[in-house]
Amino acid sequence: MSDSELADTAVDMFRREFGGGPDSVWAAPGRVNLIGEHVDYAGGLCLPIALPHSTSAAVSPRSDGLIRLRSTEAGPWDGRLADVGPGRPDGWAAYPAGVIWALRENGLFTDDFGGVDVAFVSAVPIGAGLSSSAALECSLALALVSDADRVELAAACVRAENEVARAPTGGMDQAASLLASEGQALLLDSASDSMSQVPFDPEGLTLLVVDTRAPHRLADGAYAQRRGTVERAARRLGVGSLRELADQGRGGIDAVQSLQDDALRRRARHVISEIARVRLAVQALHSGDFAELGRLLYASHLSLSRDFEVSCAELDNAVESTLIAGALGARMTGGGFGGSAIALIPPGRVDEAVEIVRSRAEERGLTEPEFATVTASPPARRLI
Ligand code: GAF
Repeated sequence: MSDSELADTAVDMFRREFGGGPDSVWAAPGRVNLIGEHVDYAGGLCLPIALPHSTSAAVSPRSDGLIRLRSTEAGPWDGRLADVGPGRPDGWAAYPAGVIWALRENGLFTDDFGGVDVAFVSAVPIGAGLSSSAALECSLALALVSDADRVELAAACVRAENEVARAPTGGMDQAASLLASEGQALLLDSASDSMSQVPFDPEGLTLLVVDTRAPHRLADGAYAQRRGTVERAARRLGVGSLRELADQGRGGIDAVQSLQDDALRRRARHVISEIARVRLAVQALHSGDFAELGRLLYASHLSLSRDFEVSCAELDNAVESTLIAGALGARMTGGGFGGSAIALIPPGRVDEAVEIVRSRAEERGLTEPEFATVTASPPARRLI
């Protein structure tokens, strides 16, 4: 959807739900992570881009304290700030209501919060591992406190997700949605909370997103479990986070290899090898070496599949099939257990790649995937 279609749809929905026009309309994108997966909660480096797909939020302030939330994707929620806190409400409303709660907890409202009507329209596919929840959070955060520092807005969105929605995610998705730039990948360093832009212009290559449409099996519990294992490995090795070992080169790898517990050793090995791959990927992007970038993407996928065990048949099929079709590299992106893969496809090969992924999925009895070609797109913004 173009920005004007996204804005018109949100205005129409707002009028239908609330009977008048909105005060303003905002949009925030989903993301794909080029590389640096399952490392943001271990002090690591990641390299997402913002997607051309956004969620829009049509918003009007109220003065009676009521919060009314509507979405194209889910049922309505009405409540007040007093109804929102750690673990409540349930369901999708935890994300937007949680943002309002976290903005207040973090002191980002300069005036008293008087309530709000919001209509969300999502053009980010839900459940595809493309950060539709971060897009929703960030569109609302920006709408409510548009003059705040975006780093602080991202922190409030993460707090909403961690504390209110009880999803123990890292901060990559919200940073990408609020802070990425068009034509650039965002290099995020979660150890220092610093970030910089890396040009992402794949010169005739296409970045293909394969949404496997595989259900996120066990996604929430398994994500928390992986994060717990990574934190346990750090404690066992006597460091605050595995990033400290990643920065020690050979010594860090030897320390990880000395872990007796097989699962701890493999999870930790993924984290420190992935951080090294992000550094190499940044160099490859700076020198325009897309063959090297492709090699790193596939090495990342193998590590996520074998050592971290967050891939699945659908993601492996997307990766292997695009490689057969001539992709320079491919990998699962996001939390895994379903969701999406990305592939870097040479000129003129996209149709063939789509066909091969589709036919091999059918042969294996897997759900028919969906496809999008994407570029590094603008971050959260005002539409109207
Ligand atoms: C999800 C989380 F929200 C991110 O913080 C990140 O950990 C990612 O999974 C895995 O890299 O998208």
